[in-house]
Amino acid sequence: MEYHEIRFLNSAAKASQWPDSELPEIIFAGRSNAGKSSLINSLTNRKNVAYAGKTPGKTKLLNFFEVDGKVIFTDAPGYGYASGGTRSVLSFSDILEPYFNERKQLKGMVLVLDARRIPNSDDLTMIEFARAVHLPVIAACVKCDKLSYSQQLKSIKQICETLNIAKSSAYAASNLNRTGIDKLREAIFRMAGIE
Ligand SMILES: Nc1nc2c(ncn2[C@@H]2O[C@H](COP(=O)(O)OP(=O)(O)OP(=O)(O)O)[C@@H](O)[C@H]2O)c(=O)[nH]1
Ligand SMILES: [Mg+2]
Repeated sequence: MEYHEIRFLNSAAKASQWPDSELPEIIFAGRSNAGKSSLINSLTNRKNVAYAGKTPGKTKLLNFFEVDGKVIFTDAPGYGYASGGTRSVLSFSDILEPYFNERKQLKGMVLVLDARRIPNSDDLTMIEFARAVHLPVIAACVKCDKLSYSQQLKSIKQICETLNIAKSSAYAASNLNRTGIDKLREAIFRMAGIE
């Protein structure tokens, strides 16, 4: 297994708290409980670095992680967690909009999706944030361990159609058994402009 260094930098609610770094950045976005933090952990072969909390919907800030001294992974707040009021992407727009508009080194978005579910309007809103600033998007369809291979193909096709993205931008992966993780890491590093 490849070794990857991951270091938590900080959490930020506003621009003045973004890390003072020029490294390329990739934002990880997706529904609460989709598997964003798990994915950041599996991409770096770690178990617990990226968990800011076990309670779904707890991560309300942008959490910055430096990987291999080469790239920063930004863990975005999960959306759509309905308990004590539904939280949509839009309720995070104070945090997200400045980041998308002003963060010069932002190179792409990894939209983390549950491979078993059709993307919803919040996922579409999120992808629109990226499109508005011409950011490339990779769809990381995790939890594929819950699906048979033929179900995965069907699901990925539906996800691509719903999000209107190319099949080459969608990856089936599992944080549980590590299927697809190495390929996904390669694609993400390529998007960040590093090999
Ligand atoms: N079977 C399976 N379970 C997964 C996978 N990825 C994540 N999970 C589980 O899904 C749950 C949510 O994972 P998290 O990584 O905390 O999700 P998150 O997107 O960071 O959630 P928030 O921080 O609340 O937005 C956890 O119980 C994980 O163990 C996967 O690939 N397969
Ligand atoms: Mg998380």
